[in-house]
Amino acid sequence: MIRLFAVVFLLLFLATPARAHVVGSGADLRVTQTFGAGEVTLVIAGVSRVPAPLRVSAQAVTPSSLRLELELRSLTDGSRSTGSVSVGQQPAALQALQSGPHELRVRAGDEIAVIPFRVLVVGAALWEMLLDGAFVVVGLLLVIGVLAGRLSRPIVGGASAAAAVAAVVMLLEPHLSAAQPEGAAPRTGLGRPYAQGRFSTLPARPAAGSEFTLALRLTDGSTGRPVDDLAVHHEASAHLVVTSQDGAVFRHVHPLRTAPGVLAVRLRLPQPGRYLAYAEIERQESGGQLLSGAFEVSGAAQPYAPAQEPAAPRLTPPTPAAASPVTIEVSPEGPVQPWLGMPGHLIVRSADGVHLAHAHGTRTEGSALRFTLTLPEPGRYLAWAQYAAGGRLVTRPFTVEVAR
Ligand SMILES: [Cu+2]
Repeated sequence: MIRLFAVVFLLLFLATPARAHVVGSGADLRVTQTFGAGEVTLVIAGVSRVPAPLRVSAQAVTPSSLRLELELRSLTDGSRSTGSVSVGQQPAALQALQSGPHELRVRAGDEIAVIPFRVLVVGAALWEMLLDGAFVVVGLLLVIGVLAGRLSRPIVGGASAAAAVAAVVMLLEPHLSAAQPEGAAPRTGLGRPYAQGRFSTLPARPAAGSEFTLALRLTDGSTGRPVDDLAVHHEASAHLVVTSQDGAVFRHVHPLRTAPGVLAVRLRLPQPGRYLAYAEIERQESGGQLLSGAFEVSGAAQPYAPAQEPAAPRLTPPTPAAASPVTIEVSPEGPVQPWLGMPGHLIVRSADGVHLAHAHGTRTEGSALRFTLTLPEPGRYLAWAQYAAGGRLVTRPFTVEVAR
């Protein structure tokens, strides 16, 4: 038995994998982008090997005829592949020739988003191959035994030894690490500094009712260099909430990465005055971060229909207290579809704009959406529940009074 352990450990630590086979087909990457013409979730299907076709499809909550021109570029060797895709139609088949860093350029009309991502090819760890091998040996020896009409001692011994190897590997499995995928970014394990964010508009003073660009420039809090390592979280590399100071106007959008460290989105806001912007981002190997800023819209108010009818939420307790959890239930008028990977979203802003919270909902048995959150200070909060239902994105505003 001791000799067997020695053999297993030698195999585990000394031998190198002879073949890199596949233990999964890789995970899809879902990135939501808000173009002027509408919001689209790009789904980049995982590949299990390279070269291979890289399928990219486009999905949207609301019906859309948006057509996207795609260009895939490997940052390793510069190889390119192009295609196009329409929302809800057949995926485009681009060619992934390499693992490692890539950029997907997505053009909709005159807007271009450049999505950085990595093609990962997952090889098997040595111990996984050892486990597979041991099972194959057990199976083969048993088949040979059955065919030979009897189980001779060498066959039983060999099968037992292979079974023992499999058992040992399975026992050790929780302590063994999976193989590092080919093409993965090196990890430092150190985390990264906060990004500094600066909001700006183009033109500098947008007019109510006219389209303008809201940009967010991200720089590394340590080096001052552009931050270009945003992790996709909740199906977007940044979640941007824009509200008028009075809360009457609300937007939740997913800006395009137009250049390293630059996120931009086109907006058209109906009412002049001061607007507050909040961006949720997450750098790779780091935690989430909320960046905020403000800008002014000039001109005369445009007629507009407030997005949706207000919600009549059910609060538990009915009068929430500061710094203690409150459960909020909102009842959609029909079945909800996932949006950004969740059945529902709740965004809550303090009346003064100092505090912003974003909670995700779960579905209750009575098909309501339930959110749990804790608001830090007493006072009035503006809330917007969001979900996708019946082929549209529904936003339902309401207010929450928090007692002392
Ligand atoms: Cu979002």
